[in-house]
Amino acid sequence: MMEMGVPDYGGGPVGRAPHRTLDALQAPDRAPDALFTLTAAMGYQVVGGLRQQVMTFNGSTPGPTLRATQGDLVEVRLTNQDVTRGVTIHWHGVDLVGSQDGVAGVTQNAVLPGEEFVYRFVVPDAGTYWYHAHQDSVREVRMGLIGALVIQPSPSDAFVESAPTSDLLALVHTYGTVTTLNGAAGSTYVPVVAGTTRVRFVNSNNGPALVSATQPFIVAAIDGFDIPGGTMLSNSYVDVPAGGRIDLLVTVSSQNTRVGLLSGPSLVIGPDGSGAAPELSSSARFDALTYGTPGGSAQALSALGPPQRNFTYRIGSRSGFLNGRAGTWFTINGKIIPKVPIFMVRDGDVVRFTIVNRTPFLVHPMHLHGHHALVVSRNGQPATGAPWWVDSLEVLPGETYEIVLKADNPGAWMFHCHNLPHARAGLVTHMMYEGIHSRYLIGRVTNRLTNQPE
Ligand SMILES: [Cu+2]
Repeated sequence: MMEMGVPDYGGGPVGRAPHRTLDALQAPDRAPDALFTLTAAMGYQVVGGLRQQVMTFNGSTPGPTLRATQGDLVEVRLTNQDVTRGVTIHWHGVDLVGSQDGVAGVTQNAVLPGEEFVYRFVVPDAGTYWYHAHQDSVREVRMGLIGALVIQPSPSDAFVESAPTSDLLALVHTYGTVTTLNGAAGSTYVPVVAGTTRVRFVNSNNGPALVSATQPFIVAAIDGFDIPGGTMLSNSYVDVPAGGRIDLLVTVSSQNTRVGLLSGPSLVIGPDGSGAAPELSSSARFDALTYGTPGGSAQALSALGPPQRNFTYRIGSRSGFLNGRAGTWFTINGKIIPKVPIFMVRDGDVVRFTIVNRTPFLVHPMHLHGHHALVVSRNGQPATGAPWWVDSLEVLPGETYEIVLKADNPGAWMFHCHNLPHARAGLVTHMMYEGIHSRYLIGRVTNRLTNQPE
């Protein structure tokens, strides 16, 4: 692990040397509340009328939508049938126990054909999440090793808002050149009764997904976390970052509503079985920085308290060598892997990151594993709405974001661009807890096994 970068202590103490392994960090030893089996395999699937070679979980892509309740201990048995380079499953956005993060070469070895691996973790927060391969992920995610994970609020949660009438998933994925929602191209009719429908967008692509609805809607949650006090939006679209999730609450009347991607696939939802609905068209871009209950963000920031560590994550690019290959590679604070900073934290720290995108033209959806961070400001403009918690934050060219998080989940956590080809081109590092070490290695492990998370 430590060969992957150079420790950066962010102005905090150096702390103790590694003395316990990631493998020691496990979920409680009790019977699971939700039990699943996922079998990864090569396959073929007709997408948008084209027969394509894909990779499947349980015979289809997207794989099954896994549903559990907040606080559940989830157990998933992964079997790799015949995916040659091996498979892992990363539980994207779930702030789970450190050993179960599913990153090849960081938290486990890739699972080779004929092998299996059992994931066991508690799901601490309700919301919309997803899962995907984190071995050879540029290829395996693109080919379909993806699925949604929906965590319902615990019935004992007194703060649960009145449940919507209907609850739908809208998982965006592009197979070859065909962009789909829930695996279907074009327009798909879904009967729902009049009332409020929750539409859970998941973007499994490498680039942004611009989504909207033909009726006014509320942005109810971002990256699994509720946005209280959101106002009704009309003529607006929402940019779902690569890897990100956005839940919309759409009001459905006696006429159908179209909800989906601008100039892309959509769901037609409503009581009118003819499936007719107006086309999507929206002009105003939704901005989470100023949305929801005013002052909520400042309150959340002061509840976190002052940071003990301040890190800069400055994204650039230059020519040089990465793993001995000459080329133009991404840099973090001017360095190419393995000279990039590893952000060292201590359990209990409050940590601030300043993320700067210095690459002209390139959008970087930055994904931190195992944590949600509070967005504090963008280009110096403070967040003024409800607390905006993210695990997948889209940073546009020239932008600077300040985010703050509580380091309360020990482990070795990837912090990388979720445009996966960018990650493969060097836009990867880790947030590492002091005292922890991983026994896994990125690169060749045996003749059969190469851990290559991207
Ligand atoms: Cu990127």
